[in-house]
Amino acid sequence: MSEDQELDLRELSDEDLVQQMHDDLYDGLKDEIEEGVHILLERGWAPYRILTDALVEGMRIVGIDFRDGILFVPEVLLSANAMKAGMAILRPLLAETGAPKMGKMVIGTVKGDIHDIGKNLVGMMMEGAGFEVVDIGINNPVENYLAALEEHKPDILGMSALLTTTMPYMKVVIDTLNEKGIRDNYIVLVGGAPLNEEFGKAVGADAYCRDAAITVEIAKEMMKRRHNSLGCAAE
Ligand code: B1M
Repeated sequence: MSEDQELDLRELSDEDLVQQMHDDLYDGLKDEIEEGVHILLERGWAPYRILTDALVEGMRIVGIDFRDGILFVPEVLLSANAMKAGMAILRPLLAETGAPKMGKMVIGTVKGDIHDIGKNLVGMMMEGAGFEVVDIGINNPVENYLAALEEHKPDILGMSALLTTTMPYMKVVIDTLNEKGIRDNYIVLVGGAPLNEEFGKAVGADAYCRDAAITVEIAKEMMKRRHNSLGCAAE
């Protein structure tokens, strides 16, 4: 096809459309990503499948070329904007489960770190699973976490970090909770690409969560255990 010929996304097979969406995400084409998401929804794709196969996978490819110096910050910002536009369409659909409220989570990205796509995804998936989510945004010093815990009284504190230089800040937050004697009031979950299980243990979190779906599983499991132990204590 010549370059000046418009590509009609609707004419593509599912597989080609998803491939094209990876390319469009790479090129930061917000309108095309929105259109692609709508088309896949019309074709009966589940919102979660669109999220993982078309958007998250596309962003993974962007990440590789960012690491290798092929893409730079301005380009990756466009990709991030396109990704967020796609996520915005899926968000209400993921939250539409009508599930009973499972508990409440405060989540934020730590100080020095402005990455928020993964955090937003975790928030969306948690909402979809019936949790109430209070998102305190990016670049949060410990004071912001403390204020949000005080104000919203959640069951879960979630922290996100995408940089090796910012992930140690999670320990600052958890140490502060310990110093104030309130650490055990919360289930503390941590996540982000450079973390691992060992790191989660080392900073004193209750669990490291590899991705959004696992965060939901872990959160549900920990809420169940929490309810059981509170039930036993009350007897
Ligand atoms: Co940044 N960046 N970035 N970046 N960026 C990374 C993280 C990097 C790995 C890229 C690379 O080199 N390959 C690299 C970090 C290297 C390192 O620390 N070892 C990097 C760098 C270096 C930087 C800058 C320093 C670049 C510069 O300025 N020279 C700069 C730092 C800015 C700052 O924060 N102070 C920077 C800036 C940016 C942009 C602004 C351009 C943009 C962010 C836009 C935005 O978020 N609004 C950006 C992006 C987009 C990325 C990559 C390409 C993609 C991140 C992403 O959104 N992934 C990233 C490469 C990569 O990670 N492979 C990269 C998709 C998302 C769905 O996955 O965030 O991993 P993820 O979230 C997952 C899980 O990790 C988990 O669940 C999520 C969903 O499944 N999870 C949680 C995440 N948080 C959780 C919290 C939980 C639970 C699970 O709580 C309970």
